[in-house]
Amino acid sequence: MLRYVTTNAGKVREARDYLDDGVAQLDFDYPEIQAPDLKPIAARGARAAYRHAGEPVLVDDAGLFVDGLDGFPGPYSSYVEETLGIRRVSELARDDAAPDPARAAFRCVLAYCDGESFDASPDPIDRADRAAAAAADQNDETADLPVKLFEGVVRGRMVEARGEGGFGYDPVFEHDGTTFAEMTAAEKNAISHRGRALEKFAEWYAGR
Ligand code: ITT
Repeated sequence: MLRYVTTNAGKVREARDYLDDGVAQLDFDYPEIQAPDLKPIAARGARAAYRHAGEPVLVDDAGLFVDGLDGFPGPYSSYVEETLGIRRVSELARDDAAPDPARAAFRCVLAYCDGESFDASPDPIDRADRAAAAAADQNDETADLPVKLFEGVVRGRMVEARGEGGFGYDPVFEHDGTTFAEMTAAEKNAISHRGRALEKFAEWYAGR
């Protein structure tokens, strides 16, 4: 059984639309490295989760990147949601003097690892970083395991909070005039960053 590695039940609900009952949540808080891009964070997380679970795992790392804030909060979206809160982030995004500052993108990177060899993605973790990690953990035989990455992106705007559905930043992210929190789960999933990444993953996984 494929394990969807996350502490966030909202992500798993969305994943089930694409993977049916073939997926179960693994509530494992893998250590997240600091990086400006989601890919190395997800790749490292997938290896750590596989090492923990010993079964096929799919790690889901997501973030909100606001154009007018140079991509903030990006990989720090979770910490910023807990500290500043989504309304404050939206205010900051809409306050900026730059033209159209409120434009933003939601990104999701899915990282798959099953301990076996396959046509992996080019490793997003640079060599020096991997060497440092291996040196820090001499017993980490999983540091070089193949990982396959799938990315989904959706563009939109930051707005005042509207809607009751979804989770996280959904009330302040508007796509084509509707916030994610105003959409049904199916509507969000059909166009969201996660839905787009899951669609690519499901197609690849079906052929495995
Ligand atoms: P895990 O790391 O355990 O999966 P998390 O919720 O911390 O759980 P992320 O680090 O990937 O997951 O999420 C970064 C932030 O982005 C976090 O505050 C989420 O609530 C938010 N987020 C992720 N996907 C989202 C979505 O589809 N809609 C709204 N907010 C989302």
